Amino acid sequence: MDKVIYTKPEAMEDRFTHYCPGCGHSTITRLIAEALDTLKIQEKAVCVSSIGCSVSSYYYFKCDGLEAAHGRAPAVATAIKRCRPELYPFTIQGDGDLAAIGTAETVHASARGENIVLFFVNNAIYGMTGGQMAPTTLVGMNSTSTPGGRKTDTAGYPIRVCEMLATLDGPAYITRVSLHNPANVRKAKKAIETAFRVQMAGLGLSLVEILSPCPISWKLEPTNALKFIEETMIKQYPLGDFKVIDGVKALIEGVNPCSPK
Ligand SMILES: Cc1ncc(C[n+]2csc(CCOP(=O)(O)OP(=O)(O)O)c2C)c(N)n1
Ligand code: SF4
Repeated sequence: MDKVIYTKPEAMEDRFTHYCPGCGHSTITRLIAEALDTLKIQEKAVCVSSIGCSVSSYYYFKCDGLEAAHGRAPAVATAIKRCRPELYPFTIQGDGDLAAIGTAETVHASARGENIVLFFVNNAIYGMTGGQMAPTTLVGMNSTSTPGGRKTDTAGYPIRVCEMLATLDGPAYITRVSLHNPANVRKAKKAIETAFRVQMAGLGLSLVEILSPCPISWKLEPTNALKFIEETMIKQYPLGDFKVIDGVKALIEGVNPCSPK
């Protein structure tokens, strides 16, 4: 009998996802489930799904979950955390959801330093509705609403969410990672786990931005979509940490800054 060397995370439901082949949402689903397993918080985690391709994400985790109206996931996660502080709510939001219709919720939850986790899936496009321009669409990038490429005179410039939120005093941990190769997927996994650990330690809001391929809307083969992230998208959205408060630094370095809440 063949030896099993790679299995499904315990926190992941045994069902097919609706994501397109080569979509980064699938990888992110798995990485979040792995973090829930590692930290043993499946029973206390709550997935707050957004509107966009992650609309059904609560369906893929063996933990509680619910659906927020478009852009409102940080407000819903705030309510859950304030009413039930022993739970660990996390959102999964696209760039249309988090950085367009949900800009106010994102900025104010961050400014208040709510003790929640936001996973921001930046694929530079509105995936679910057919590839329209998002606030993160690159200058010159084609979308169904910017045929011929995004032009700054009419559509302005892309928003760098991490850089913008890092100017606020509220957030504890803000980082940008990418899925364009295995080494970076491993870094993304570490960032996702760190975000949950920040919440478990009661340190405040974490936002993990994940550069994620959308081969369908980009009209690229999955491997070329990964190349697009590496060669083009990272220039606009550099990877790295944008805010790491002292307590989080200590946590990353292995010192427990305070007892888990
Ligand atoms: C209030 C409201 N406005 C607009 C829509 C239509 N809508 C559904 S998904 C979406 C954008 C999704 O794009 P994004 O958030 O980038 O996520 P992706 O699908 O790329 O993961 C929009 C505009 C809606 N469902 N509700
Ligand atoms: S449209 Fe894009 S983001 Fe949505 S599931 Fe397909 S590849 Fe993923």
